[in-house]
Amino acid sequence: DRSYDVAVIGLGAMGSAAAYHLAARGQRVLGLERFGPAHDRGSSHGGSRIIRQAYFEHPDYVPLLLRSYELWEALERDSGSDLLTVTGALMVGRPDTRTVAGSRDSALRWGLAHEMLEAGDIRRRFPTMAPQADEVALYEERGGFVRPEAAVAAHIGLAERAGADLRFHEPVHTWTALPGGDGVRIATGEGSYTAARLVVCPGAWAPRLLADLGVDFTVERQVQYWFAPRGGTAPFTPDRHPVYVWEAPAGVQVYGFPAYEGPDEGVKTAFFRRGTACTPESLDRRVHPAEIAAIADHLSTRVPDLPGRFLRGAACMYTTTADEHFVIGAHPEHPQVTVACGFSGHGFKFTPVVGEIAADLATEGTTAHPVDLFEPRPRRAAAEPQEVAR
Ligand code: PYC
Repeated sequence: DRSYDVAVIGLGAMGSAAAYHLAARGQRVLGLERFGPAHDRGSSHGGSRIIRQAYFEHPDYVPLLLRSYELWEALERDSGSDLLTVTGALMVGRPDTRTVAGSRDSALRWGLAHEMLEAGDIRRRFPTMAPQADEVALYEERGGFVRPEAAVAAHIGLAERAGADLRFHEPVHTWTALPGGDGVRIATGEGSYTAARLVVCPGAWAPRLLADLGVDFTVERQVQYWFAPRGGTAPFTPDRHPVYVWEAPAGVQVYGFPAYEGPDEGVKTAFFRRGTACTPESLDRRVHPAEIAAIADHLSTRVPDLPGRFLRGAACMYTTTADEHFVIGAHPEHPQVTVACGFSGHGFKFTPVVGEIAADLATEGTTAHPVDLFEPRPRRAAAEPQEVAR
């Protein structure tokens, strides 16, 4: 067996960040990934993910977001990659929606700079957006987007530069915690390895690799869509059109980005949560005319110029927990094993701080970051399931 201080299973967003933070602390790191570097078979492709601070999901995420911004900027500097673009973010809906009220609650609790906009203000400042008269928005200047493939590549490059042994196209067959909290053994098709500690970042493979946590994960197929706006992309450039999450009366959220890739690449949008259950093997990667029609119809009254011509789509996966909060912590039965999974469709923006937390837990057994919300344990649903509304 080859032996290491820490093994990391899964080198997608969270695993590559963990491998980097561990290697940067001088740990001898093994990383194992079933696909190639920065691949498009999981949850970290499609060119962009929203980042924002006034977090409607729960105010406890805010300190982690503030640290994430610092770490994104450090990662840009250290890797020389363009990863974070600040465009402003609009959280739109009726005042009592989770998207608006939750964002406001987090902004007030943490003293985050923000503005509350009435429907007329939104239309005047952002003419691409057409809210109903009873809709409002929280606007935060610091919102924007991060680039997932480039971010994963940056973490992988820096981890390797710091000495990590990262092995791609090498799926893990089994991992076994050795008795008495004393290390782990990992078997792959290429051989076996031992490590004193293990970090498991399995993404959509969590239901299989971490079944013993008792967390009721749902893996959902999600589609990202790119449209060429009617009338061209000029009104959708990042200085004119912010990132947004827009909640319809029955709770359905749609989100979108400015035209950040130039006039020919179109403008990206998607439903936040309207997925169908799948497994990594059964994921249907085709995008179907009926689903393109459904999002175009939903947007036609909200961002009316956007669904001009459909350009392309990409299917990916969310791994969702019942309460939509992440799962990060020590495995309840194996203290030498740290798990980071169940990012429930809103995790990517936290990638670098999750890497930092995983490195803390694996090396110190504790972290100064607030992680109580993420304890690995069975979850109960926090909210009613959303209905589909157009
Ligand atoms: O976290 O803002 C977000 C987001 C929107 C859609 C998916 N994630």
